[in-house]
Amino acid sequence: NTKTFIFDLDGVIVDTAKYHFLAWQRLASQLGIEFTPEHNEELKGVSRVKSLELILAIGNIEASQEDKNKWLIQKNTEYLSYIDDIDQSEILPGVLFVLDYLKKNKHNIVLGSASKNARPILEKTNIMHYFDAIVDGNDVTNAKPDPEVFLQGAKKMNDNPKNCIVFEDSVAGIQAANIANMISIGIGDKEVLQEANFVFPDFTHIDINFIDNLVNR
Ligand code: G16
Ligand code: MG
Repeated sequence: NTKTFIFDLDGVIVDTAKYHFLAWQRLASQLGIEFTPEHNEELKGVSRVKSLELILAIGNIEASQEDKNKWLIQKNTEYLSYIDDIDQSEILPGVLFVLDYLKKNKHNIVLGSASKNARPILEKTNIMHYFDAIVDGNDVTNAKPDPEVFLQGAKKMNDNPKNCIVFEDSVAGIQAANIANMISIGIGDKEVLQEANFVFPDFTHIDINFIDNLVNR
């Protein structure tokens, strides 16, 4: 009874969502835009380009493509400076336990991230070896909530979407998993992630019984 477990990266496996926020917030304040944590929820799981569009819309700013490109590079350069020296301590609580349990039970483990920086993060945190397949921001053309990223993951494993379980911290990602006909598990606030099939505050609340029940349902 093998299942495919698809993990989002930022905010699910590693605590890098805070660095995306800091980098976007700096850019926004430079542009005179007030960018709040509530605004930031809408950016989670959303591609870099689309995130900038959302921020500019908040500030009612129209900009040339040249300026946008410059700001995208600025944001990513700042983000890279934060993740430059991350290590395994940045992995969120309970994640390694779940990865070990899934590996031991021979389930497929797939990364499904919107980030173009996913691979260096998996390397720096020393968890690349867990993954049977990686789909990231370099592979997909349609950003979450489009289900492309997760459907590509299922395809790489030759598995049916109905047999896939997605862990996500973003509203856009939960919607993508639901549209893909996968089981969606929200990691975070259940008020924010109401559309998920299940929600846990973090991986320390996911136990072996829960996983076994999912596998055998
Ligand atoms: C992540 C973050 C988003 C970020 C996106 C693109 O996705 O949640 O905030 O904008 O990737 O990241 P980058 O600028 O590194 O390409 P995920 O899907 O791993 O949560
Ligand atoms: Mg995320």
